[in-house]
Amino acid sequence: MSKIALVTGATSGIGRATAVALAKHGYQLIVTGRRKERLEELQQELQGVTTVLPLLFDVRIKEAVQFAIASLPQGWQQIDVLVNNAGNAHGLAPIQEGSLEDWDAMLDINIKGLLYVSHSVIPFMQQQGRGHIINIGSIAGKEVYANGNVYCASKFAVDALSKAMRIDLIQTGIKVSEVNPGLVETEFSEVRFKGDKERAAGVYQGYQALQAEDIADLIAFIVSRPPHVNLAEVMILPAAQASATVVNKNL
Ligand code: NDP
Ligand code: 8X3
Repeated sequence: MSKIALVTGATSGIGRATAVALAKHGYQLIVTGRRKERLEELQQELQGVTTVLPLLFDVRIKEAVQFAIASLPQGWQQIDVLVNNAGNAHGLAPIQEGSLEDWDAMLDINIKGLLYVSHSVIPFMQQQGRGHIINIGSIAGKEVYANGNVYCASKFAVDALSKAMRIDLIQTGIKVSEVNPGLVETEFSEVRFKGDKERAAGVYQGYQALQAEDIADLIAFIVSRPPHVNLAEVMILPAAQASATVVNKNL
């Protein structure tokens, strides 16, 4: 019987690549995001590979999250894998110059969004007595860097919540894993720098950054371990990256 995975933030980057990888591993997919046309395009692309159910909501709006997931048709509620991926950095500024709007966006999306989606999906997993939640953290959830303040704090929170979820859910049969990437070339920096493509491209110049597919491969590996194995936390970096701020651009 084919399994069901729900991937948040599947319109771009890591989430999209994860959806494609899980489809190839035989999962039926619930893909979420705010950009309807991109979800439909993904559905088209995976036609003939698997069944895809697009679900449009903003993870910041708890009523929208609850409504969308509670309205899943019968047969789509048996979610085996939840990939809590939706998230972004907004801005890169010293704390004394930070924008309150950027702070709200990061805290609301990266922390509260992850909580809202998990709160709606966990009851389905509990009913089954099994499930696997993959939270996308970051190296920024392990080390802070200059001007990363609130984004780093949001990812430190994802780290704390992943550990806490693993403890609280231990009796339920639900596994919790945390994937902490370093620099991955996606739309991430374009969002961080508010559409400045040139500045965004500069982040990935001079070395081979990770690609979204590298993270997707890792997630597919994590969810394909036998039932008694949980890869609880994995950090994945480009070979050229040693820490949040040390990148060898001469490799
Ligand atoms: P992208 O910008 O390419 O993708 C972000 C995804 O999140 C999009 O699908 C977007 O969908 C979704 N999203 C953002 N805001 C919302 C919202 N309010 N409601 C619903 N969905 C939302 O970035 P990445 O793929 O790189 O990022 C994915 C995750 O990986 C994030 O959690 C990020 O913090 C993390 N990460 C990224 C790294 C990197 O270097 N790229 C490194 C470490 C971690 P839409 O806009 O359609 O709503
Ligand atoms: C994304 C990686 O180093 O830009 O989480 O914060 S970093």
